Amino acid sequence: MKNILFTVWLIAGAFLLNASAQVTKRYDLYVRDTVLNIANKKVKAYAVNGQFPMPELHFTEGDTALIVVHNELNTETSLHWHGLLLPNEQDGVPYLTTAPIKAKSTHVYKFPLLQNGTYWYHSHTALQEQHGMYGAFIIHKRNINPVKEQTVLLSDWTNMDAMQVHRRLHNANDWSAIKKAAIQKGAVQSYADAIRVNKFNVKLENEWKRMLAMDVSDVYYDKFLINGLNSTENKTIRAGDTIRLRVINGSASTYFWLNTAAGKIRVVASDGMEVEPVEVDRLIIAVSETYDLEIIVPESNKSFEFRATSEDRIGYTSLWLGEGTKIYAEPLQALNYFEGMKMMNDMMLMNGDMNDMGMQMSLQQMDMNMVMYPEGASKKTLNYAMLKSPSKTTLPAASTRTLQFELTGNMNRYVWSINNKTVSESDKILIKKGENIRIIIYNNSMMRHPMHLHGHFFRVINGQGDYAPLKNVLDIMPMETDTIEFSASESGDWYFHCHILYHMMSGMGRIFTYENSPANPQLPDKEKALKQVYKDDKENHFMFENDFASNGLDGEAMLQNTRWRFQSEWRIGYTAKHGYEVETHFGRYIGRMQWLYPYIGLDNRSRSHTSTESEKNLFSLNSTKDQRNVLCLGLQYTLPMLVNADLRIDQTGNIRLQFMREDIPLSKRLRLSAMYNSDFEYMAGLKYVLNQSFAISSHYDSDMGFGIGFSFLY
Ligand SMILES: [Cu+2]
Repeated sequence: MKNILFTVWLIAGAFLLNASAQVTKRYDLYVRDTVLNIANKKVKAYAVNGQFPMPELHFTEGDTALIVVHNELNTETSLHWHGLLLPNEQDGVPYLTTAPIKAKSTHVYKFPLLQNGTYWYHSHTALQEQHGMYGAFIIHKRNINPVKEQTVLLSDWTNMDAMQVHRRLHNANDWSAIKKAAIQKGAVQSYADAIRVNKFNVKLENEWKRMLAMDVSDVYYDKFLINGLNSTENKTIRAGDTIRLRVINGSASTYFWLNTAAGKIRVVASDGMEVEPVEVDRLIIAVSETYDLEIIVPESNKSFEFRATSEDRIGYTSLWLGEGTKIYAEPLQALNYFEGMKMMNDMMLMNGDMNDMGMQMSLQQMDMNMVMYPEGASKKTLNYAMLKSPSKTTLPAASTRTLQFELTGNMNRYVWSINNKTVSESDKILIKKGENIRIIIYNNSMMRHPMHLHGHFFRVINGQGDYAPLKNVLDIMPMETDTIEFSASESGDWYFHCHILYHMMSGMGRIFTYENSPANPQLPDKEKALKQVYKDDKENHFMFENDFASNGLDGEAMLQNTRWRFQSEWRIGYTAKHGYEVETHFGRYIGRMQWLYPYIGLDNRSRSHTSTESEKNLFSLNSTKDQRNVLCLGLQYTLPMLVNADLRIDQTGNIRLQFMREDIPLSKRLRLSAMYNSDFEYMAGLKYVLNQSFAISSHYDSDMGFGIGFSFLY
């Protein structure tokens, strides 16, 4: 009898325990427009439940997440659960896996939580992430971890509208570098900067190899934030306490260096997955990665800084641990840009490929940027080879399909691709459930890329054998080759892309699609939906510039996308003598480096001829430089020193060869342009940049004479 009662009690107990374990936890998220003043300017942003960044969501492993999103915006939105293993239609990539959340509508996400760790969530719609749509997503272990915890959500903040940031990146606008130069001398890497540090030859070779100023990040940010603040604190920490920092890099495009005044940093998890603890002095966290770090606070009555410094070292954000006298973390000094430029020169071949110098570089073990660090290499820095899983991660025995991805890009036109194709230019990659996928990635571009895989963890092949770490983001530095592999265990479509927001939106990604996947109820017309996904990197970018000068109007307008460019330039005088000329080109960029641009064009001009003799051009043909309305076929090619050579023939058989170089950075704000052609026309101009829209300008033109004025740039 006693035994039976005990059994009943045991069963009842197990039932209760089980019931308490199967919790559905609900969050309601209200997405609204807001205006935030983060860096001395009111900027349009997003708030969720009135909060910036979005609320921290906490769950326990085994729970079911029920998240109801109320979109109160006038535009559509989406939420993606970064790093989570979930059913395909819950992944939150609008039009690819999940229905977009239309304006003024509600969307329900529901999925079981099969894992624990530090994750995050963000909008996957357009550029919304840059303006506040990101938040922490923490899944606790069922058995509570006894150490204190603190979420550290890092982000970058710009006062500029993200659409403008993106547009300007595509127009090789260097205002961002000028802004940085206000903080760090040499950020523009002008000829004057080069001469000052005795690196004129380095700058010359850099332009000879057709590179623009080198930079480790594209965008100027006004502030860097932890949990939405430039500086924040946790006063609950006492001497001897271990605190676990759940660090999430929710930036749109900033990598951060992490270091602390409290001493060593114990790395205990990456991208939500535990690793064998490893102690380092510092580490870099790539865009969209997460790291769990343990720090022991050494003394009482002191407050120790945990600092996250942007990779370009323009700014930082701090978390203060403990209460009392402030103990600062070691600051990271300004980069030696010209050392970096010299390194890039050595790496870059004349054809635009990266020279691997006979070395196989991988896993962040050799930091190519080291040459730029004034502090040198004395610190023990984390790299991927140090990460080891505490348990075996070997894939189930299955056939392996190997893919080769070369990360490619054109810095000048801001085109980012894989194997020289953007997402919209390539087919989905068909994979079979049950097979193993191995990807060998080579970064043949000048920037590092944090490549993120949705809905799966991959093993990073890093010399740890069966204990290779599991991650969902792989940072890959220029010239590195890394190998990752994963078991194809899901169904549906999954995105693999660079997590730098502006690289992703320019096309750096691929879509994996499982063979024989069941229909996705959220996307009844998948073909039509896919066109929406492809729209992102097919966008046209507009540019306009006009010089309002004493001798006339001189300007250019341009509409361009990944491969095509429509451009028109004009010179309009105020008198009949000066007349006008308008040249229009429409063509397509060819090749990975996009140095070649064949075009069809129009040339319309009229100005009164001053001489009675008919003039000849360089080819002894009659010069029609003052009167012509012609259709032409031409070829532009970017020569060393970034000189644009333009050879064309018009319908009358007249040939013109022209050389032009624009935007030579003489000093931080002074730019030189020059042009010469076979009609003996020439031009030289100087521009002094005042701000992102205006410059003082002056030029001498063989037809229009001397002029001075101001120029407007959009
Ligand atoms: Cu990238």
